[in-house]
Amino acid sequence: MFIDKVKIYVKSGNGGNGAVSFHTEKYVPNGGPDGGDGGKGGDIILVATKAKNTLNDFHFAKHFRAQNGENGAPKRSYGKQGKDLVITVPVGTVVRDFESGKIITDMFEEDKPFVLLKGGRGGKGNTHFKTSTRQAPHFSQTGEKTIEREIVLELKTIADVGLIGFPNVGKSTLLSVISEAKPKIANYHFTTLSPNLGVVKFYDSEFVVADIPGLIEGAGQGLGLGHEFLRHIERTRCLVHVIDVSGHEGRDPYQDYLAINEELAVYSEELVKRPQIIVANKMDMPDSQKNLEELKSKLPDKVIVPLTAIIAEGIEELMKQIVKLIESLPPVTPLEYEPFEYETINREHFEVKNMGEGIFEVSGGLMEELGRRVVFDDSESLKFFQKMLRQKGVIAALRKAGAEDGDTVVIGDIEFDFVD
Ligand SMILES: Nc1nc2c(ncn2[C@@H]2O[C@H](COP(=O)(O)OP(=O)(O)OP(=O)(O)O)[C@@H](O)[C@H]2O)c(=O)[nH]1
Ligand SMILES: [Mg+2]
Repeated sequence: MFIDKVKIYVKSGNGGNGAVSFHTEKYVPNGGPDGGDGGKGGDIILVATKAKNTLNDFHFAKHFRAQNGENGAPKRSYGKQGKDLVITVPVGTVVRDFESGKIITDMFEEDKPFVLLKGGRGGKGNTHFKTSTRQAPHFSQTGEKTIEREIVLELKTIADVGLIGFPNVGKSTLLSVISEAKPKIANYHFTTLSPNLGVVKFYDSEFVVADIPGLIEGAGQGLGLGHEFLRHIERTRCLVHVIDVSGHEGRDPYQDYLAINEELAVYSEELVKRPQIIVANKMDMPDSQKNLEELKSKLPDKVIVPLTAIIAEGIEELMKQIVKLIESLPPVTPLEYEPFEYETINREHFEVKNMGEGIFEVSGGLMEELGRRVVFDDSESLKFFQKMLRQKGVIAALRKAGAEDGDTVVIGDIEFDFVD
């Protein structure tokens, strides 16, 4: 099993509700309001680690919910904050909104937390709604309710060097002799079924190499293991193109070189332009020397390093060439994108619509915000609501839209008569 793309469901915690309560004490008959605020809901936080290089963890666990904030309580007790939920992903995970496909973030750096979804704000307790004329507010604010979001995680491995080539040419063998990685090696096609990463140390240099499954002609159109794995070498500085120069599988090394580059070109114009070092592998085989000369004559401007990976012969020269090339290239950078953010309601915005027949609808973030605060069967709360409508200019806007006394105003699922 190798998962490098997965859809998950995430929800930050709801805010806790504010409390309605009044101070009670012996001999203090009419204590003031003392309802505490609700706690903030937990955030959903992403953190990237190098300790993982697949998204396999998300095969079964797809639902993530941060804790809700607790409700406020009497005696001005604040509700406890909901715990944040931290989701760990491999470095190189690109996070998108499922619906729009837009990128939310590129988890490029290790250990740098990213707040994916903020927890809902806690509602205010009734202590906040006491005024000189309203001594005993019987209402409080509801905590902010959060929405579950659908997110796509897609791993795009980050490495310095990508190993490419036909199946069975010795890519994994090469990785195994230059790094501590222990990829599967065998004498058949498609031994490697998912990317392997290895860290290579050469004198003072250190770089990361990604080995992917073999490509074949037509991979660009989805043949063989197809395109699937090319995204794991997209974020590299250079490519090492391994060719079986012995020709013992009946293919011509030069044709192999062209075919693989054709595949890269079909996949991405950029990838085919990436600097390449050519490795002529299996130099221990009978026809290799002759084929190498021929390959060199056909590609006179290219760096071609002869190698016998199986006995690590030629490794020193290859390492030198790789280090020299990498040092001349810029580091891999995060994706460029316009970050997508989940809409947080604009709490000041409202719109008035004349529906005809004396009915006017008011909608928008301000209405949702006020709606959260108001208890409509409470006359005082309603008074507060009307006051806010006036203060925020809603009444004036209704007038302007043509509302007259006795007309009907609709806000969400409540209705009332318009009286200025
Ligand atoms: N004679 C010879 N055989 C080699 C050499 N390097 C690798 N091999 C053999 O070639 C076969 C394939 O090696 P792998 O490293 O699995 O090749 P790969 O390119 O990773 O293959 P896929 O993962 O299937 O794409 C194995 O049997 C290796 O032992 C070499 O320098 N000389
Ligand atoms: Mg392999």
